[in-house]
Amino acid sequence: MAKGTDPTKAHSPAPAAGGSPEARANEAVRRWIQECIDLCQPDKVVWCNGSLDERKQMFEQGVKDGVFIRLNQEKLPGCYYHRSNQNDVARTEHLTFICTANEDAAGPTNNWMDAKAAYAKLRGLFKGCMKGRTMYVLPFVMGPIGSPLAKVGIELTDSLYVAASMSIMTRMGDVAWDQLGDSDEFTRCLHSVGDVNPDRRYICHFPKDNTIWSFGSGYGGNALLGKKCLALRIASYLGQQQNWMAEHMLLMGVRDPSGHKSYVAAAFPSACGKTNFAMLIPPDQYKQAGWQITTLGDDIVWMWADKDGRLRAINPEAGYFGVVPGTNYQTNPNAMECIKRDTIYTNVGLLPDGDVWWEGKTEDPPRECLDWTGQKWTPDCGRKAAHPNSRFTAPAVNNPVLDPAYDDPDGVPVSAIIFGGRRSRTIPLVFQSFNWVHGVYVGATLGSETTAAATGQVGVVRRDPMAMLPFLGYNIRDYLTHWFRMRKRMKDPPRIFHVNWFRKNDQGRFMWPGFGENMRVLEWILNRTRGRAAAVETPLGWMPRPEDINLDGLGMTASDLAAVQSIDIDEVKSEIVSQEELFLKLAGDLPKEIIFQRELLISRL
Ligand code: OXD
Ligand code: MN
Repeated sequence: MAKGTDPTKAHSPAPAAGGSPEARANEAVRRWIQECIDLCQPDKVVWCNGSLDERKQMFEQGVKDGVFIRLNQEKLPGCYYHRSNQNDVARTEHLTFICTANEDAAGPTNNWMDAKAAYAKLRGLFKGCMKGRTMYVLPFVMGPIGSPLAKVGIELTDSLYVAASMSIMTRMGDVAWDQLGDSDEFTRCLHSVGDVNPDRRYICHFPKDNTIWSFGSGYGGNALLGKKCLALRIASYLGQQQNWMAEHMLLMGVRDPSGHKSYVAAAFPSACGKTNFAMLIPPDQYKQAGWQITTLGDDIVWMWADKDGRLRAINPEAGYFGVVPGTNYQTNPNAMECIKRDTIYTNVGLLPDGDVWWEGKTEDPPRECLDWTGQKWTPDCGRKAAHPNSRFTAPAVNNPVLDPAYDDPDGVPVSAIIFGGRRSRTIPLVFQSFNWVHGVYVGATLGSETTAAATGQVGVVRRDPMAMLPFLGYNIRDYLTHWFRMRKRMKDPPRIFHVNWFRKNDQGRFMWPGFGENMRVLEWILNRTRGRAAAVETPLGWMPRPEDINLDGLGMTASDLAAVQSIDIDEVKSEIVSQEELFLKLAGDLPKEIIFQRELLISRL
């Protein structure tokens, strides 16, 4: 149970022990901020305290400045609308860099820039970039306050949208000064939207300096620096140095009818349904029997082995930055409840009465609205009202099924890790790896069809090891080795599974209903972790027999289930060949465990 603050209450700042935020910043913080002020030359500096009043004032100011539109406050209390620059709607992986002294530290899957050259280049861009603008000082903590893994960051930004979003997405404000004390161990996050020109857009990470410099984008993943930049790229590097893990995972609690509670972490690539799975509502018969799902997080998990050798996890974030299109009361009722109030909507459709709309919100589209670019939209106009990567930014405390341990500094013990991708073909609904080392191979070779969360072609299979490909702060060779090493710190490691909710038949129809029905797969997974479910050995791993998955009331037969679970050996051979794309990048650096697992898989076919 939570030892921290009551998660059902909105997060509020610590009492101001010692005056203004400015006075509470330690010497190292003040020195660094002054350097950034000298570089960026803002007209004004605003130190933020993270209070709800302050967030309200940011929205008021944003409405005046044209950054936000106030939405219909009767329908959507506390909600605001933001339209981004049209060239700035998704993460830009080709403009994201790991900046180190030598290229090997970044590895073959990252864009690398020499750290000195990167500082010089970006210094040129940041120089004077905040003239005529306000610099917001955002102190924040990633992780429950007091957790052994909680990390302090300070973001300096000239974007009010970023300031308001960070106040939702992180534990922002005076709590950070308390957590930091006299230490100089904080992530130095400098951000400017610049002139939002993709030719001058750089998202640069300096893991050795615990520093992030982001220029030229206001998009969440590029600009809310606590999220992908700190909590994944910088944190993955820190975790490798300090024996913990930062992963692109959701974290959920599952209570079974006997009252037994388990926690599950799951890594799916961007826009593959982590938020939906983390907020899953079990089918009626499961609810009636007493099953209950609760959310700890929907995007990022930090994990460490405790003194008893158990893997424990926290969610470092305090909000959800979720994909809007497709979200509705059928697909994710809990998300719909979350975004009813105190939410920022970015790049959705805007209705004449100040409500919002997006593709998939309702079956019948509205007669008209303004689309995400501000143009008049009608159902027959041939354009989308909402951008496919339009987003909601909502506080975690809005979630009706927020887990009571969400704010617990000690985190929760993890029983199962699930990897999953979006795969139309080849990959069955669910299988369990033979052991941790095999599970790491399954995660390392994870493939998924690309989505709108990043710029680039949509729908092509790309290898996305542990769903971390865009979020690694160091060499993938060392990252995979780190996963193998973590095994040695654990007495009873979580069991590792793979799922694919997206397999299609020859007619192009989904073979599994997904959403709440995924509970049936989760039940088998949890029973496996407790030695309570049968499985058969297959070339891919342990798989349920059709009778091991509860199909009651689903309208699927045992042979339908057998079809979604079927393994076609020729297709698996092609899959192994397509994994070479990743292995060749690693060339002579592939950890030996990966090579052995690959050989074992081939020998099982
Ligand atoms: C995200 C992403 O926004 O993965 O979470 O792109
Ligand atoms: Mn993500």
